[in-house]
Amino acid sequence: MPKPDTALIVIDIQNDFCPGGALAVPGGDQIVAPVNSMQADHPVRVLTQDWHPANHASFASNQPGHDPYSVIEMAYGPQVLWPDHCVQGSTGAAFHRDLALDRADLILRKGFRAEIDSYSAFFENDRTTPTGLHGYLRERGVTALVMAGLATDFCVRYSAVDAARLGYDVTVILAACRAIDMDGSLAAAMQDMRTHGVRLEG
Ligand code: VGL
Ligand code: ZN
Repeated sequence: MPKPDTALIVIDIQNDFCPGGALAVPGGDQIVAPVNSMQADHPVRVLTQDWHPANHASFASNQPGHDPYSVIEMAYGPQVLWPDHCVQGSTGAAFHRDLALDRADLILRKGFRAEIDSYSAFFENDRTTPTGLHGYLRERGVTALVMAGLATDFCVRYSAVDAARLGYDVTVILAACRAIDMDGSLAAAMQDMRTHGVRLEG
């Protein structure tokens, strides 16, 4: 059992990010079993849930003339446009049916403001609007984080880098993550996480 000040942060294991989903991550469902067993090993357990309104600005369908997977400039910087995914209350937004939910201490939703995306569990994509997770972890005395989930090169990457910047000791368990990997995004994510002192483990 890791130290009592360590939290497991499970990122976005939702139907839309699993095979058959709107933004399927290859092998996304393969991490459910390892993540379930990791939950038993950590004293604090947080699950995150990507949770967008139907008019979300990150959906290509809401940006006329722009295709999914293209990049546009938003007020807060570049933003990849995605197929509609994780719409609030939809089956796609639900957690994978085999993900153990009973052991979660906190389920944190993010990306619920129409005008701004939130890859990170800590800050929205302007990198300044907090989600509240840092306050929660601080109040519980958490100083170290172990992360797993989807997708390695987007929500896991941004969550891990923000956490390292906030001063947490961060380990990403790569065997319990899967990537979208568009245009070298996985290699860039690995480099970014390493640069910020995130530990990358098998
Ligand atoms: C994610 C793209 C859009 C993720 C969420 O969970 O990595 N990626 N929304
Ligand atoms: Zn999203």
